[in-house]
Amino acid sequence: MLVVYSEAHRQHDPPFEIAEGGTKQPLFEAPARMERIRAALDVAGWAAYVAPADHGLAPILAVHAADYVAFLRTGYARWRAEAAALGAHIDPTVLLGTVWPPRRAQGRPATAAGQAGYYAMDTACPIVAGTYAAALTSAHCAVTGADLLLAGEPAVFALCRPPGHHAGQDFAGGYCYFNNASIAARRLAAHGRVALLDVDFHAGNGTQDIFYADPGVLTVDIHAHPERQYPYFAGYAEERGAGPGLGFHHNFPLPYKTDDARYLATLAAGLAEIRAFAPRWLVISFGADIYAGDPIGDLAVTTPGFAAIGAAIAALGLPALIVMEGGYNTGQLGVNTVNFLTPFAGG
Ligand code: OKP
Ligand code: ZN
Repeated sequence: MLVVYSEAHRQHDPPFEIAEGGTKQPLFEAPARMERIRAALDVAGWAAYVAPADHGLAPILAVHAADYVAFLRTGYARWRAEAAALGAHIDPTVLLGTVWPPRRAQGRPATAAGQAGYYAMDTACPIVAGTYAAALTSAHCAVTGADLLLAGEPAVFALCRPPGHHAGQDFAGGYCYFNNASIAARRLAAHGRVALLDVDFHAGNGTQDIFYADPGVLTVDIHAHPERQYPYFAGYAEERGAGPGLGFHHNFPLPYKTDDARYLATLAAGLAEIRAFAPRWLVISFGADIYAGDPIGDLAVTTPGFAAIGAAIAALGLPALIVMEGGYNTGQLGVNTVNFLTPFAGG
């Protein structure tokens, strides 16, 4: 299977995030994740690496607002210029919002410090010097993967970092800046109906935001129930789309400690929706944080369970772009990801 990957992600390595309880902690979403996945792919032996092409900003601007993209492109340099004015105690190496203006506020803040809150939904999307370049290349990995499907590849793995499914039309959040899977899905949608299946542990609120009114992309999202887990405000079963997109979004919130059998039963219901939609293309937001041993997850999917989940999805028989999202148990991340992918590689 072709694997689209670039080392550019290493430029994005923020030193901390602020978690629940105000805890300042190292980012779970770290460069070592890619090393673990690559090592496991090497053992499996079927991966053939492809570098992403430079697609510029056009495919990104088909999903994200131009002012948000401009903020990601220029915000860090502007922050370096303005940080000193806020006081000697401020760390200028990280741009992270501390004020989230309600949308009823008078317009958009002028400073990078203010815009960092305006264009974010939480404290898990710090921006460092290399964030924009890494996020841009991550999006290009997904676009290149979509183009490979259009050229006839049956299955492609876009090994994206940073991930994307929490990023909405005009906001970052949850380690995500550009919504890689949504950018790929929109590109494919010009050539036929797309189903976007999100199996990351967390509800893909950004993807939901982007396609909520779009009947051309069916979004099916299986995740921890937001009444107990991040992102808390989206991912409820009652959210079914809006306007022409009504009925084309489906959330499947899962209970605490959902095991392989229960996960597969829920997945079967999601796959039935996809079959009924009869898409031409399948995009999968894959997160290995559904694993029982994930440090920020609370489900009970096992390492063999990943193979069963991958096999059930691959049985749709659709051209499939698998886009990497989360997964934070670095010890098992590689084998769980390979187990999921192997059925798409003909294994
Ligand atoms: C990104 B992806 C956990 C706090 C969670 C952000 C999580 C972002 C997950 N106590 N903070 O969906 O894997
Ligand atoms: Zn996740």
